[in-house]
Amino acid sequence: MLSPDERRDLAREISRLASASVEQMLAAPPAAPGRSARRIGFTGPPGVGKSTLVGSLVERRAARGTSVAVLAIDPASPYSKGAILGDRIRMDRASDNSRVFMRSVSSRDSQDGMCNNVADILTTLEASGFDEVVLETVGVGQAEHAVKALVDTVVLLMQPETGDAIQALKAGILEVADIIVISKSDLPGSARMREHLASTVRFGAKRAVDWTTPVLGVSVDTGAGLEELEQALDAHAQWATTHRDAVAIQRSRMRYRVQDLILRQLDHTLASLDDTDYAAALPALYAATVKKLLPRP
Ligand SMILES: Nc1nc2c(ncn2[C@@H]2O[C@H](COP(=O)(O)OP(=O)(O)O)[C@@H](O)[C@H]2O)c(=O)[nH]1
Ligand SMILES: [Mg+2]
Repeated sequence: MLSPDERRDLAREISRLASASVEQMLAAPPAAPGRSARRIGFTGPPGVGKSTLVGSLVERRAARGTSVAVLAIDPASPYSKGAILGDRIRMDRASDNSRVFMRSVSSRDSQDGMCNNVADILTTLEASGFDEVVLETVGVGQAEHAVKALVDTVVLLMQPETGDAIQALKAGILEVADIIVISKSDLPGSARMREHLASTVRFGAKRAVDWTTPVLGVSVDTGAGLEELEQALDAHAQWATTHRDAVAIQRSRMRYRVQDLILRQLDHTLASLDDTDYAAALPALYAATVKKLLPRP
């Protein structure tokens, strides 16, 4: 468990990383930690109930002695504090717990609904000694695919009678999920949606792995399904120890980090080219862009 000073330093380090430029990240990338935490990602559309569920879950886990760090990616611009405040209130009870550390960071400049340098922030939380690191993403299509590279278990939330399931099917997001949660199962339509999704998962998607994605109805309001969700999380962690390859995980995380930096640098470079550059033939424009991509020392 961290002392108040350590918690303050960690919060500061996260803010620093979330605003660090490509040049700064290349000059001093955080070192790989000597330990690993269990990483769980929660994703799904805004308002589906991610923060509420994460708040309740980490409280339960902390009560059993598990220390948990939560990074919540916030869609709000830094000027409108609405969502940040909302998340604080929903996660507040848990964040008073000394085994729990929570921090929300803006997704404002990112390409994929994450925050800048998210992989390095997760690594920093991991290095701080937490048993589990939880990532709550803004559910905006790309984020679902990005989260897969960053965590060990992806929990996808969908709300009954909202068309979330149809959207998820269209976007191919179901395949990303290790566990599907029908949130707010106290609302009407939950059981029907659960049956529909469970059969879609069982018969629809061809999966290369022998993990059958559970589809669970969960209500934080009534407490229904929370125990089943925890069991599913443990079962998936158990499954992952024998079916996931550490080298491949490391590789996909490094790939995410380098891609994140290159895409940001590319954005700056393309914005900095002038009309003459864009008037050139395609191969010349390509070559000039690639050359300018290298950050200046
Ligand atoms: N009826 C019901 N409402 C819920 C439940 N969980 C969350 N909510 C509400 O759904 C809204 C959005 O929740 P939030 O956790 O902020 O969603 P997020 O944007 O996905 O993080 C809030 O008004 C919550 O009070 C639930 O189990 N049942
Ligand atoms: Mg939230």
